[in-house]
Amino acid sequence: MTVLIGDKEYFPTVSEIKYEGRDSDNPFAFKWYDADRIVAGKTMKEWLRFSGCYWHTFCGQGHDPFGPGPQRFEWNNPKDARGRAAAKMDAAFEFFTKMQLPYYCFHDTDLIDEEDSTVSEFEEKIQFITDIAQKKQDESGIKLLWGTSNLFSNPRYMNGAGTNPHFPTLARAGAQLKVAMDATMKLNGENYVFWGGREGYITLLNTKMEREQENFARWLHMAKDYMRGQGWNGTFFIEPKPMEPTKHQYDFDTATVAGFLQKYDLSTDDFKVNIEVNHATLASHTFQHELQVAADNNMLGSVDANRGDYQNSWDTDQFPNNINETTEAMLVFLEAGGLQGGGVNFDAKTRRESTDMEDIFIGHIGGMDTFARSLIIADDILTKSKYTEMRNTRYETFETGQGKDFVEGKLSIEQLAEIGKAVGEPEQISGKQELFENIVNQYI
Ligand code: XLS
Ligand code: NI
Ligand code: NI
Repeated sequence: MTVLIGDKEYFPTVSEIKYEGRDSDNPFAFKWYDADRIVAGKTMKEWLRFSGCYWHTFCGQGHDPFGPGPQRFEWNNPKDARGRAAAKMDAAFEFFTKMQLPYYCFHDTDLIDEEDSTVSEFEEKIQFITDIAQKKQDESGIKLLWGTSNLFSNPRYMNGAGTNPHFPTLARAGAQLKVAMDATMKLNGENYVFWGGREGYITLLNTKMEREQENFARWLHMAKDYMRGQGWNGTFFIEPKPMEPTKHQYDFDTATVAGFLQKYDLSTDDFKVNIEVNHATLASHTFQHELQVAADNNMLGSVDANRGDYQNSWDTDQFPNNINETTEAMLVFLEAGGLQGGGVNFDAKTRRESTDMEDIFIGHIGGMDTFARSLIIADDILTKSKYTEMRNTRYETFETGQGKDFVEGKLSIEQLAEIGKAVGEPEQISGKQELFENIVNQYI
């Protein structure tokens, strides 16, 4: 990958990050991510399709509810919005290329400051910055994994966007949605994301839930019809999250999204999910559970990689570093044959106190190494251990005889009851959880 440096080098102390292997002490080298190494028949780069995100890495400066962020970015120095946006894009592409990230993602408002723009003014600004992005993509070979619209930060969307109870506000959001979809298509974005943002409610006292959900389904149909009509054949991803900012989000988890799509006649050929690790844990699920539900519903589209914190219960979006958790997830990932259209996007931020410019490199190196290493371990478990055989054995009574008849729908409840009577007290069979867990740790 050619490292792109604009008018100014923003990260002069870091050069291109290369694979050096696990014995390297260089904090600016990959210990595990070796882009061209083949694992389970494909390169790591092809399996993982890593992506950098604009919002946490180049926009957020570490603010929290108690104060503004301490992180200082030189690309924010220019006085006008266009100057800042161009500088930020120079910094972003310098980072992506130095980091060997083949993809990136953005919200429309990450690219350029919205300020008090009308829709037309915002559209012009987006034209300006996407012209630059197009050039940067061509020069570097980096591609847009997905685009999305920020329809949750601006106070006008405080009651939602596609679920807003006030039609003029919903229409205003629709205008912005169209700008973001156009920008995504212009940049050959491979996918388009809907994260629910404020699409949910806080109190039922002021909310007609069914009206809001029907409107949201209409909104998704319109978006899909528009982009398909333009000849775009990427995938739409819905990103489940159970809470934050609203109390009840309409896209709580993957199972909820699956039911919603089915109810409102939205096909999983068009819509899949973008599963974020910390959103899974907020929903009291594991990351691997969400991946499995998605895979079983033909919806395993993409991943927002990060992790939560055991001691608190909000979306901390930390960089992934838990090999055990990621290995269990990569078992599901590999058995499902990988992601459908998406990639592994680092929706993760360095901690508020990590104020050195090089810290964002260190965070991404750790995240990429965690996924790469877990991919290798999961492949070892699947190909070298008794894991698959042990799981299959638990279900083998459904493979032949009456168990098979049951699976094939050949038994009535009367016949099932006859068999059950004849069985007597069935044999007690251990679930062997500890053995499964030990196998995972053995291969780590
Ligand atoms: C917020 C979401 C957001 C989406 C994109 O919690 O993760 O960052 O990924 O809108
Ligand atoms: Ni996300
Ligand atoms: Ni998050």
